[in-house]
Amino acid sequence: TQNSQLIKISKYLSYHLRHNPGEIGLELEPGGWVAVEALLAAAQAHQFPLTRSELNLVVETSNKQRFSFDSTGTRIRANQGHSIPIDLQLEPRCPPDILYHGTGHQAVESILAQGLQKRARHHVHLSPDIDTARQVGMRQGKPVVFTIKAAEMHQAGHLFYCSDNGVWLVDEVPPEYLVLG
Ligand code: HQG
Repeated sequence: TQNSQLIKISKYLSYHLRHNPGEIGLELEPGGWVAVEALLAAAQAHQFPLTRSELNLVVETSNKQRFSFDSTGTRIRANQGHSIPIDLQLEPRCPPDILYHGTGHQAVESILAQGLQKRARHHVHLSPDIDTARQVGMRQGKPVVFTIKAAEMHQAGHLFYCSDNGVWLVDEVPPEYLVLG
C-alpha cells in the first residue's frame, strides 16, 4: 500500500472516528471504540473498501499515532481530536511544569485576551515540546508558539489529561497562564 493511500485512509478514519461515525452507520462505544469488523463492513458498504492489513499499517505508521486498537485487537479508536461527545475515559494526570500550544499568528491577539478555548473539539490541545507545537501551528499559517505554565494551572485546580499519543488536554487555558514565545 502506497503512502498516499495510507494518508487517504488515515483521513477517512479521522473523519469517521472523531467527527461523523453516523455517516457510515457506525455508533461509537464508550471510550470512542468501534468494532474493527463493523468498521471494515461500513467502509465497504460506503465505497471505501479497506482491509484489515491496511488498517494495521495505518495504525502502526501514523506519524502522530492517531489511532489505537484495544488490547484484544478487535476494536479501534481515535486517540484524541473528537468533536462528537465521547468520554475517552482518561484519568487526570499531573502535567510537566511547562507545555506548549502552537497556533497561527492571526489568533495571537484574541488568545492573549481570552485565553485558549477548545472551540469545536473536546479540549484545548497542548504539546509536550516546542517542535510539535510549531508543527501544529503551521496548519494555521505562520506558526506562533505559546508557553503554558502547566504546573501552576494544575496547582490552581485545572485538570489535565494525556491521550494515548502524548497530547495533553485541558478544558481551557486562562490568559494568566500563557506566555507568548
Ligand atoms: C485556536 C491536530 C482565537 C487554537 C494537531 C487553534 C493537534 C483560538 C484553533 C490537534 C482561541 C483550534 C488539535 C482564542 C483557541 N482566539 N483562536 N481565544 N483559543 N484558538 O484544530 O490545537 O492532525 O481544534 O489556537 O496536531 O490546532 O488532527 O486545535 O489554532 O494535535 O491528528 O483555535 O489537531 O492533530 O483548532 O489542533 P483545532 P489545534 P491531527
